[in-house]
Amino acid sequence: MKSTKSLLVAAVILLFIAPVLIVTGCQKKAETPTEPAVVKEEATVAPFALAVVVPGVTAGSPLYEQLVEGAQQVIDQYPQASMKVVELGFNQSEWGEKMTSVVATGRYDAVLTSNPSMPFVCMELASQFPEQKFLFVDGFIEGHPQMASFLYNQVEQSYMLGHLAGLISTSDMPGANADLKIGIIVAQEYPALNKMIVPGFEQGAQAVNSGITLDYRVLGNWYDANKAGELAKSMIDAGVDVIGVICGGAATGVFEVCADRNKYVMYWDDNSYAKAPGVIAGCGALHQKMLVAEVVDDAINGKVEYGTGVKLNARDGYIEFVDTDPNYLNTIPESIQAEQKKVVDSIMSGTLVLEVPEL
Ligand code: RBF
Repeated sequence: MKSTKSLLVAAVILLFIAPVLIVTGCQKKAETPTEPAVVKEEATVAPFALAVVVPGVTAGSPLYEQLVEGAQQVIDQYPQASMKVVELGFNQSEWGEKMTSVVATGRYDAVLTSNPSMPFVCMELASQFPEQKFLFVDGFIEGHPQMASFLYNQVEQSYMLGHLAGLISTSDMPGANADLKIGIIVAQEYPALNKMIVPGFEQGAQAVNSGITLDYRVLGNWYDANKAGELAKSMIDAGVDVIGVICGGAATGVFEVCADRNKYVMYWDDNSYAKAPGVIAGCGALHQKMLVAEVVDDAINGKVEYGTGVKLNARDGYIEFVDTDPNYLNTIPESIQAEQKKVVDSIMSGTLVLEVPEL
């Protein structure tokens, strides 16, 4: 008798109420009803509106491209879900204000964004809008009831890239010189960079040869390819033969200079060998698209545990050294591939443990 009634209620909701909710695009969450059978059915059709906030510009920054793609992939699977992408641009002093105007609309069930500074950009805003939920990938915050965060172990990712840089720099590959110098061009400084990325890169290289030194340059923005190219030239003049790039779209300037001067680039965040074949010699990918898809799916289904900060390691499948791409296989001699694989495997298997420091 009870199940017949539940079925009837469910049928009524599916036939009449659900289409109305979808058509009106109502974005407020369903209120807790008194009838248990109704709770279940309403939860499965609750509308869900997501704001995907890109702190910068999407094009040219793989983590941001993956952020948008991963979210869109899941939103497309749920007819009652929608998303809006908001780019905050390169002027970081405007980010807080622009973020406020997104949240103040009251339209979004969750705001999803990506980079280590964003939990702090949103902190004050969260107390002004206590109903607003925030999802951070590539960032870390723990214990805030409106926030959930997911941080990659970038010591592992950077160690893998540093190790390959060390192998190339000490090799007789074309363009490699006898100086024990590698370099990195970073757009700006931030704790994840200073505590995970740069030390991981340096340690990976020094595991090959403890005499290797790192030429470290700060560009000052995430877009100036000409200036990044100028920095690359001066590093190469000083004896650097492999350059890591953490400078978003500005990295194209480094690719061009390294192509002209027969030097090599180490690339973070995704498989980008095709952007400069033979020049980009190593890519350490973060599977941000996969992570974002999982997080958005959980958010739609009410499964996100707010208040938690999750740290993701290579063993969890979110970090990969891309060694199957034909451009990698064609650029790197087999003996170096084999040396590199040993280190990558030891990280993937957990034999070599590289901890995430306190940020
Ligand atoms: N990475 C990019 O690729 N493009 C960007 O525009 C960009 N902007 C950032 C702004 C800030 C304030 C911070 C802290 C990081 C930014 N990142 C950007 C870096 C990104 O979060 C990540 O650390 C690197 O891409 C290396 O994985």
